[in-house]
Amino acid sequence: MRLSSIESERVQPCTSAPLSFVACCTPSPWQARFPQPSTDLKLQCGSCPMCWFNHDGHFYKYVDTGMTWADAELHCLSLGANLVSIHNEDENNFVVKLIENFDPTNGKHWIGFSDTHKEGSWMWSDGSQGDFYAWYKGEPNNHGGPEDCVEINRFSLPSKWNDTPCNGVHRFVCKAR
Ligand SMILES: [Ca+2]
Ligand SMILES: [Ca+2]
Repeated sequence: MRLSSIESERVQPCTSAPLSFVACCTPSPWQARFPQPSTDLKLQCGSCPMCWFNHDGHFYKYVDTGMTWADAELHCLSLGANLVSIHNEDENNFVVKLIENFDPTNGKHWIGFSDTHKEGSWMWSDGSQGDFYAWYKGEPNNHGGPEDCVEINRFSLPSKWNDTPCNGVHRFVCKAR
């Protein structure tokens, strides 16, 4: 399937390290569904601020503004999404690649996991079940007091998670299911 001419105009060319997944640059995840990009289209839109990336049936958006965990979730909600939930190694790698595209230093970013409601009971903000974990060794550890929100790329080690205080300010990824 080919993109329509209008859709093609929205897709921005790669300007940084290429990714190996199909990307569709559209104003909203809902519009990204129609039309679907062709499966051999490998583009990304690092220069496009309103870009949702299509991966395995879900839509992801990188937000290049630091916020507390709750404000990040509220921002995602305003876009019809939630902070990203991660359910397998492939999705974890995808999120890391997406972050790396905008932040080559692999800095810490919020994901939608927290144990705010009940210590030790980890929940995704989008209500999906916790069925995959990529904790850094020794984490989660509530180090030095309450650490109830989860960041990815802890210790500059791509892909590993750490529980950390929710009032920290990080950039983040939204996901529309
Ligand atoms: Ca905790
Ligand atoms: Ca920790």
